[in-house]
Amino acid sequence: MDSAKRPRTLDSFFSPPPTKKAKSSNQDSTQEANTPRSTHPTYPFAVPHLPSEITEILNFAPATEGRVINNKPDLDLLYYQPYIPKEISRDLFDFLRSELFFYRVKYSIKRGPVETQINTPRFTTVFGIDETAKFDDQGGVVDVTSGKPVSKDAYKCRPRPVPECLDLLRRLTENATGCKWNFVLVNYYASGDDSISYHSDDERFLGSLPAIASFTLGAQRDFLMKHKPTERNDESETKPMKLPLGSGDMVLMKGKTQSCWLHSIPKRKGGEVGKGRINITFRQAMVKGGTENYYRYNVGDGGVFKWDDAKREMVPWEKK
Ligand SMILES: O=C(O)CCC(=O)C(=O)O
Repeated sequence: MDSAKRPRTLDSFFSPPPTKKAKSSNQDSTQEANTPRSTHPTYPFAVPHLPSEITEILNFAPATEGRVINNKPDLDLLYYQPYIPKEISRDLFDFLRSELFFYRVKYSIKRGPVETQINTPRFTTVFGIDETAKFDDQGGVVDVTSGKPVSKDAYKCRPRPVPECLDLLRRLTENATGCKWNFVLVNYYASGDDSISYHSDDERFLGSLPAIASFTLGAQRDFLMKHKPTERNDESETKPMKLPLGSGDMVLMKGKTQSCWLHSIPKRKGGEVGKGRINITFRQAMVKGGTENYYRYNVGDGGVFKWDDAKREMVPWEKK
């Protein structure tokens, strides 16, 4: 997988980033009505496509060469600092935080006779479908080989197509890395109290050596990685390594990274954490179990949340 960059025109190096022109409120509402949107019966509300000011510059991603990090046992990373051009990372963060729907999933796990209630400590949302099926032009789910519609109750939670605003980044990243992905998971960490504990994305439905692209937008947060314990692990291998993920950065985790390493975003105080952080991951689920798992843990069965710009927080959203 090489990180070949698309050729840049000379103009693009010298022209300043597009400036926002002042608009009248009439212009605003006309423009809003004309904005193309992604819609689907499973979406609580339509999701606008990215504005051209963002897409034009997104075409220049990756903004830097990926740095290979493979100097520890079983570790295989490409670290882009940044991947998304600096000129648009703030606007892309604001856009996705404002326009996507999120969930705060609760679920229970049973270990032996003990059932524990888990409140996911971050906002989540997910789009995509595993390799056995795809969406037809009307958004219906069809079998990938026969092209025949898949029964409505084949999946517990009806799969959702990837909205264009995220699909564009998925396609561009596929082209740049040579990887293939059919799922987009989005996390929103509202503050340093939101987190994800040590885990690895090593489920069987991802295959044995999955490649996962993981983007950061917004606040910088520490990404901790440590080798899974093994019989021959010494202290230095289990001590975590820290990547200070900043806005626009991307980590491509591949090879044996998921089968041998754990990663986490721990809770934090101070720094930029009050700004909120979005994490986007692209993954390839091979079988139906992957689709079931992702919707169960990232959509769940609770209510929808949407960003409220006046309150500066995610608030419960209800259809009017
Ligand atoms: O937020 C991040 O950078 C990590 C997210 C993650 O590990 C996950 O979604 O599995």
